[in-house]
Amino acid sequence: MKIAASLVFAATAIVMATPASAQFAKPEDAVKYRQSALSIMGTHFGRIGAMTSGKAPYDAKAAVDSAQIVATMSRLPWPAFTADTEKVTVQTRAKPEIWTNNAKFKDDSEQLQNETGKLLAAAQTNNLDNLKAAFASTGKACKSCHDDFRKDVK
Ligand code: ASC
Repeated sequence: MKIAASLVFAATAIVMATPASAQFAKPEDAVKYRQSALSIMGTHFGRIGAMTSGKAPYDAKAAVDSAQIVATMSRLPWPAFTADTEKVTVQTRAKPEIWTNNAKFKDDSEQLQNETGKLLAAAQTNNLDNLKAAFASTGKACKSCHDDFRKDVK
């Protein structure tokens, strides 16, 4: 039992100590992973936005479903901004500041996750006004990170 427990502990310690880059076979995989998560997050955030702007009818259950996806997706992209993707040749909109000002990037990603948690809580109140307020502040967190760390489309 003691041996089993220490093996589990050792295995956990190894996984936790493994650099993020080692979790992707190649840098292109990390790029694909983070772009996929951000794309799904954008799609579902957009569905909530359609409801808060009145372009789509308010459907409380659909809002919760989308907010759950947004909250989950908001946790995923960040470990995939591995150092070895900075020079990756595929076209991406990642700015070099992600790596040169990584503390701010990390703060922004944490702020987003904080906001998406509140967005989910707001969706779960089944109240459109709550959803509107949380949608607006989550959108601010998206934008503030994009302003500093995402290249404009040419
Ligand atoms: C969206 C989306 C974003 C954010 C951002 C908020 O719907 O895809 O990236 O909102 O535009 O400013």
